[in-house]
Amino acid sequence: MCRALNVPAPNRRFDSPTGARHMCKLGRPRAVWHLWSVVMVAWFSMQAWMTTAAWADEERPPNVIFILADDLGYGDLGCYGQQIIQTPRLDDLASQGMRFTQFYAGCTVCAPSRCVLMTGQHTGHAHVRGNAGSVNRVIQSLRDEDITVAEVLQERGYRTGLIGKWGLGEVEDPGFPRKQGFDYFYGYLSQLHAHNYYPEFLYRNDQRVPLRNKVRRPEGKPADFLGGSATVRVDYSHDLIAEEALKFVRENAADPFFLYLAFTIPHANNEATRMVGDGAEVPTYGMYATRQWPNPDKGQAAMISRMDADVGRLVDLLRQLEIDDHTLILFSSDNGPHDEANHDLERFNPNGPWSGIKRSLTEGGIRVPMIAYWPGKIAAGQTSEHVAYFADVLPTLQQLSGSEKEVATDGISFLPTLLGEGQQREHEYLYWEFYEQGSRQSVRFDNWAAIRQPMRTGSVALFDLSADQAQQRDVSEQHPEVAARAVSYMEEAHVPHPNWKPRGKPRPARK
Ligand SMILES: [Ca+2]
Ligand SMILES: [Ca+2]
Repeated sequence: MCRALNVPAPNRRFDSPTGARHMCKLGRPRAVWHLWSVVMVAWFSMQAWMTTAAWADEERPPNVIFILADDLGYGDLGCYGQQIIQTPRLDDLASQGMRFTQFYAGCTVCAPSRCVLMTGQHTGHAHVRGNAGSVNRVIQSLRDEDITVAEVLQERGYRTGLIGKWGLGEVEDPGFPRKQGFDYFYGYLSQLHAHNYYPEFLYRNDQRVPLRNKVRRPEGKPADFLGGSATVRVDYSHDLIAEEALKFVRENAADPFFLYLAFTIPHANNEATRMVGDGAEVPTYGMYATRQWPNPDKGQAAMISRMDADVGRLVDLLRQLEIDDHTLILFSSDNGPHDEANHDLERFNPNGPWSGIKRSLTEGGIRVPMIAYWPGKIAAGQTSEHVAYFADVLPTLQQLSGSEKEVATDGISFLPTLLGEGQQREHEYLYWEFYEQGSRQSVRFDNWAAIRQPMRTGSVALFDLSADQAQQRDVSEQHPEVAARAVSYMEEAHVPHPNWKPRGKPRPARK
């Protein structure tokens, strides 16, 4: 009996305090107990065998870690041309894996971009199409019927964890992570709460875990306002999130697992920017401490390098556990760089060669880094010009997992590009819409980018990205047929949603 139990490694889900090892220690059990033991041992053996058989050898799907930075620009990493901020570990991942040069976020601000990432539907179809703020919070929640990538992988037998910032539904909402396919959650539910790197609590599943920080609210805000600037700073949320990620990987190393690691770095604490003039919150300035820069500049750079080091720790752990060759890591950002910490954009050039930042639909607002790393599967040192975006992540991971679930998606799997196997399908066009600042919508196809503002009623500006990276020259008059094609794509992609209407005063996006 004991030998039989030792053959297959028992799965975590079938571990039990009444398991085999205890039974082997029984001296002269009574007959009934003995019979019970035989039955139980047989049951555990069968379950363990079935589990092992289900994930036999090469059929066991690989682990996935999707690391999402918050407001990290295309040009913020060394491997994408950053000259000042040091990101050696991410640069290593890129050089040992694949770096995409034409990869786009789901939108130009947090919540809609993350909704696209989770559901595989672009913003013309998605349920969450903007940051709702605190006034009408529920429209920023996913619905039960929205199928998330976590649900797809959970159904396939993955252990699923979300660690970091969510923003698509709070405890009582249908979008709460544990109702959307995540077995485990640790971090921030509210995006406003996530502004503050020294909050008074974080969530573990549906429970608030108190922290040792004390937070001062902005003037005039109600007692339940979740943002602010800490006056006592002990627990730095990013460090807690990074530790939780390591713990999740250690605890689930034997399972197929999906970890969505949504760092808040390098987002600004907008309330701290307004209250104390510095929204780049970080415990130490590290290698930038002696630079002759204002503190927000040191903080902005130090945040990014701190995150880089934590990505490195995660990779080191995978290697130590010897699961690195069975784990796909994807690293990206949810939108272009912000200008909200009082730091100097000119110093860092965070959007690289592109124009625009967060809230723009020019390239700088939506084109983001994407690094894919999987030793032995993704050949080292590759640069891919495949045009892809967040809507493609769900179908990619679904294909990787072997799931055959039917999911309505606007995405196309980029697994063939990652593995260098099979035929890579291409998008006819990519689509975005954005409701703030009077609204705008955009499409990317071939080498063209077109932007219409306000959405639906404005005139279209057309840019040739092959000749004009910075999108300074509107060539819609020279290419009316191309501009008309852009409009037809916008009309096709946009399906009106009762929750989302243009708001704010029209204004040009930042260059
Ligand atoms: Ca963001
Ligand atoms: Ca769902």
